[in-house]
Amino acid sequence: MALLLKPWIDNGPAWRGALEALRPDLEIRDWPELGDPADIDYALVSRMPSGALAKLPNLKIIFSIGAGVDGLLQDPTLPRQVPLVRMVEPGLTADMTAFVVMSVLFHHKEMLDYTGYQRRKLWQERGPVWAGNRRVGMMGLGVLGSDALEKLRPFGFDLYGWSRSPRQVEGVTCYHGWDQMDDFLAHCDILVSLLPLTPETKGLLSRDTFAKLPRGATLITAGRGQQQVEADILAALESGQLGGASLDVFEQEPLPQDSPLWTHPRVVITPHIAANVIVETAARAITENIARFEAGQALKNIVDYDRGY
Ligand code: NDP
Ligand code: OXD
Repeated sequence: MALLLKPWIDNGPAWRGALEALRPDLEIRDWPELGDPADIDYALVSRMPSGALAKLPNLKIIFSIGAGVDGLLQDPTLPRQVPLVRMVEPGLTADMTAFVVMSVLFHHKEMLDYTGYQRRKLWQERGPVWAGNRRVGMMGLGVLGSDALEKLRPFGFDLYGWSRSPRQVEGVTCYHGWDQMDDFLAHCDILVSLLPLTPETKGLLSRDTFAKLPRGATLITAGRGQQQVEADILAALESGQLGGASLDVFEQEPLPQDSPLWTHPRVVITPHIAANVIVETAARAITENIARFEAGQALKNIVDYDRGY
């Protein structure tokens, strides 16, 4: 039994160690040294060269090394008869929640202003804002969005959420679908985007969307960069329609050196690190799913190829 490994970052040995500790019978083959393609049962991969997975005749499951599968889905030859499992694992979820909670608190406590004051050696207080008067909206109520909302709840924020289909999240006023998007946006002093990239969500964070937010709202993006129109973010910041932004994902990554976002005083930039897969916990999730498959049980976290996430 062999698993083809192609990690996102240079941590192949860590993956190998974690997987072998849990499943010593699983032979790990490192991309591109895969040996006989017919040996490969499972693939644990980030984006692959187009056609590579289609050449594995006995492939049983494709495990995405990321939560987002947009990169893998770009391959027109992806063998869609093979189940694609996206990354859902507690280490990644906790890491994203830490990023979202940190970013929401940063903007809630007006730290963009205070760091600006510090640079000017200005001892200046801003008035208090009670969390109960701060409306935080989450685009995407999936694994990551709903966990982040759960952890934001104890701070007392007024919480809103938006998804494709109806969802219920405790303590959160939930909206769904395009018909309810404007109502949702009208309630977001801080808007967090944790949507998957699909044809529907591409370019969604644009001028028209920002215009529906309360004036001076904050934007936090950690889904995918192709969901945002950076020229529109800059224009909205200039006009004051957006008051600030924390951006972890970008239309082009790495963010080009000449992007005005780098030096904009109302923007916090991180290099697509909002959440990282934690190899130890992820290896457990993957081997548990393999065990389910071997026992003839349904796999967890299968991507719906038609929906695109
Ligand atoms: P899930 O699939 O669990 O959740 C996706 C959510 O988005 C669901 O609530 C879904 O609605 C909603 N959604 C999808 N399409 C639409 C739409 N057209 N309109 C409204 N809502 C929509 O994904 P995760 O929470 O696990 O991950 C979300 C994304 O986060 C990933 O796809 C990835 O791109 C990104 N990510 C970024 C990282 C980073 O470091 N920056 C790290 C990890 C993930 P419904 O509930 O109705 O299905
Ligand atoms: C992911 C990511 O999708 O890190 O997991 O962006």
